[in-house]
Amino acid sequence: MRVANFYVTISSQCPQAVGLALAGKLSGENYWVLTNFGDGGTSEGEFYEALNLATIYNVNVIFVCENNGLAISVPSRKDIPMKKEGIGFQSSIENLAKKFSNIIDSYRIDGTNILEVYKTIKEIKSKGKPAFVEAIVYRLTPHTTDEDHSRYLDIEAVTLWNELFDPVKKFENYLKEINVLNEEIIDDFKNKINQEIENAIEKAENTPIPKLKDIIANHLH
Ligand SMILES: Cc1ncc(C[n+]2csc(CCOP(=O)(O)OP(=O)(O)O)c2C)c(N)n1
Ligand SMILES: [Mg+2]
Repeated sequence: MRVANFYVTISSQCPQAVGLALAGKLSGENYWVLTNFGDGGTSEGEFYEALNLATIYNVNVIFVCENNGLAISVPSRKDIPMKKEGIGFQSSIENLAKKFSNIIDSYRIDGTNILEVYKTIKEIKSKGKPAFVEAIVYRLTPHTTDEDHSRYLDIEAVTLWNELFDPVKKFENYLKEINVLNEEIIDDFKNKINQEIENAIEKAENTPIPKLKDIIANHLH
């Protein structure tokens, strides 16, 4: 697996994902490219351009929209309990999969169910055509760490979402139910991961600060 850069300019990665997939097609490698963004990203021009190009070139690209019903404080779903009415709405069509299904194969799935996500991606790959996936999720935290979402969102709902719709917790519970995981194995994992993080921090702290000319020289390569 190769992971590309993360961008703050929302959806600007979408045309690039199509470009990468086209490169894979032309080189004969035919790898799959998956790009993800929020519901807010589907209002951006670059997202539309990417859908258009992906289907014209028919390349191996999957657009995954994590639809948590909010672009910061602007809702895209009617099930999001907003404090104030009339704050606006992101789209005239709430069902995004339906909205884009005339352009591209589109799926609306439960994004909090890891197995459903896995099966959907597998199905798309087996069809060999570009696709759009609307994964319905819930925003478990504010948009950013310095934002106070209690100004516009019913905070009781956020507490409930965290209890019911955290995909990691849901998957952990499922794995416990089918006896794949237990507390002992989980503690063991956590200890190993913590140790790995501690080692990485120690290594970083003991690494000498590079000279300015080395930083610039390496950046150019
Ligand atoms: C091209 C561009 N336009 C506007 C913004 C400002 N902006 C930052 S986040 C955001 C909303 C993104 O929506 P979503 O990913 O659904 O956000 P979340 O679910 O985290 O609230 C906007 C409009 C931006 N980063 N890039
Ligand atoms: Mg969102």
